Amino acid sequence: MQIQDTLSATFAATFGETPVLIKSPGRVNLIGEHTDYNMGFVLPAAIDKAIYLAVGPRTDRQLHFIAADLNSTYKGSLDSLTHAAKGWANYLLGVVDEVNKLTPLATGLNVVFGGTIPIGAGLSSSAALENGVVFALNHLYNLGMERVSMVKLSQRAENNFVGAKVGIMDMFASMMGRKGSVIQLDCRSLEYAYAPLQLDGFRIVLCDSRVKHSLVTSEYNTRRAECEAGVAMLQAVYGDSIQSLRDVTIDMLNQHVRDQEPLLYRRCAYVVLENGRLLDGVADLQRGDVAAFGQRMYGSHEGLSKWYEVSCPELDILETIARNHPGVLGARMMGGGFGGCTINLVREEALADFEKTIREQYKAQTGKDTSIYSCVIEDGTHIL
Ligand code: GAF
Repeated sequence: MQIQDTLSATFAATFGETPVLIKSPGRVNLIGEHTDYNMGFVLPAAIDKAIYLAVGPRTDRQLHFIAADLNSTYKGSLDSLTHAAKGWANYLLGVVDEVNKLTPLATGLNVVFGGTIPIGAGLSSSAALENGVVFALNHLYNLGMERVSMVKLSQRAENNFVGAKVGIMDMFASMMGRKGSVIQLDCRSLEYAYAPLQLDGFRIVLCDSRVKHSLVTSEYNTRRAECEAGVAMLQAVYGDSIQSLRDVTIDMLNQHVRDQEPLLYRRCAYVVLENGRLLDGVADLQRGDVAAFGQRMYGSHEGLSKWYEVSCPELDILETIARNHPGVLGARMMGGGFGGCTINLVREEALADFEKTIREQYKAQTGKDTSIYSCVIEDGTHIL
């Protein structure tokens, strides 16, 4: 039985109705990490790992959510949208809260959800869930929201209700994804373009460190604050022409930040260089030069690990094993960091040996097992 059929059956058994079924995918990001909240560029795509939601409107003001994979239920009301003790429910409540601010909802919502996105692997299961809920409300209550408005609403839900100051990349990739293409997104203007990803003979492979450090939210917010502090130093010199690290050059940092604030310098320089790597990397892919792109992925990892300091020993080990494998063109940690996955470009004929090598060497060096996923680029959030 497919996952959506199981969720549909649970929905029918619980609520006595046939649900609307929604699929909302996780994401990868080829390059451009920690650039989104600095108003820079990212290169993500939606993937074939997704959250599935069975949804239906209610006739009263209740909210009834079932997390099928966790065997956990939340019951609440539109009249008391407060934080739930069950952490997962806050992603749904945050979206309901933000929708309610725009268009007060007269009646509540039933949701049964589950999925194939490994939790805590940095593949954006939370953004997928948020997108699924706003998509459901938009559809069920004819709210007339465009996709990009739904993306922004999901981000507000996570920033305001869940309390994670994330950028826009994850929601954007999950909602706007297109089969076979990566999204070149300018996080300042939200202009975007689809670029067909022609990786003939290569596969995108994710290696899950199976590490999730508790530092992730606090360190993420600290990095944001460090970038803002660097921007403030340059604003003192250049005025309002500097709005974000997007407006900053390495020369500016060398002149006004490097000697005064070496830590802020490393953080800001990483972001400025990462934006450059992304733009050069897009040109590599347009030329079909996957090898050159792969080298930029290694550069990205080094910056994230040594300058931005959001990697961890396990991710560094996965990247090094990959870099030493002859079938790999590029590898790097992906997402917020401090755990989760590396993303690897692997030659198809080397896939089996790559997997074996990663499993054996990662176990030998860390004592841990890894999960390895070969992924395919899919469409964004949609009704099944
Ligand atoms: C996490 C965040 F949610 C994104 O907004 C982005 O900042 C990413 O970390 C790092 O690139 O996934």
